[in-house]
Amino acid sequence: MIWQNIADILNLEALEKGKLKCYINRVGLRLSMKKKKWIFVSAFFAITVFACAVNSFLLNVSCGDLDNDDKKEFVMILKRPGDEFGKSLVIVSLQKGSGKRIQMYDMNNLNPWTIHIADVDGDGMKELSVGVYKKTRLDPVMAKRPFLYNWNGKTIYPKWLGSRLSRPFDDYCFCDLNDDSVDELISIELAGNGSKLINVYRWKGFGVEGIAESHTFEDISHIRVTRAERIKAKVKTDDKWRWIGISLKHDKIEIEW
Ligand SMILES: [Ca+2]
Ligand SMILES: [Ca+2]
Repeated sequence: MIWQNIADILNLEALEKGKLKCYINRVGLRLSMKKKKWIFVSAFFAITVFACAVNSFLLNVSCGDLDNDDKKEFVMILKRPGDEFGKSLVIVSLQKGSGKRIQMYDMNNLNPWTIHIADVDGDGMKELSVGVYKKTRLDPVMAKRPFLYNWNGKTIYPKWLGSRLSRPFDDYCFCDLNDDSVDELISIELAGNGSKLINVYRWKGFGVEGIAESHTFEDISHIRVTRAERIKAKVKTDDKWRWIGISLKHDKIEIEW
């Protein structure tokens, strides 16, 4: 079935003419042709299949050393094809001399939509943050919420199941904006009248507290961490979109246009 779909998409006449041998087995799809030029084509098929699968099942991915063993873990939110929210959290850890260890956690009831790795409390151990969309006991409306977990190599356990930030928010990420070895939480928040702002939070014992807010923008569509550990945001001002830099100096947000 999968193979036929690909053949249809790529209008592969070779299949009909029987020139191509196709094997589908438990480990995947293997193609072979007598003429060498088709080897390149088969690699293209494999990439196409992989890209389709990734696009269908992978909602969000992040990587970082969760347990301080100098090996990075990959964490992923997987979804069902077509779904808006995720179904499960997957942690892939590389073990010294024993290959990969893969753990999967059912998060179907949390509606996860994003995932980050950051040292939120500055203790040298990284936390796992899952953005969820759900009600809580004290706040029984569906809303995006930032949850924090620790991972001990065997299981995850909750550190802070954040009920809310200062306002409803679209997205968030983590970055050490002030070089104090603690990752701040940076969010895109809805400020009223359709405008949005950037808010920066620091960890305070049993939750986060706001440090600094930007002024409002007509809109903010993206926020991302650069390789230089700085924040860029795509904002709309005077009806035009542009990327700006966000930094934090003496607990005040500075904007680089
Ligand atoms: Ca930590
Ligand atoms: Ca910091």
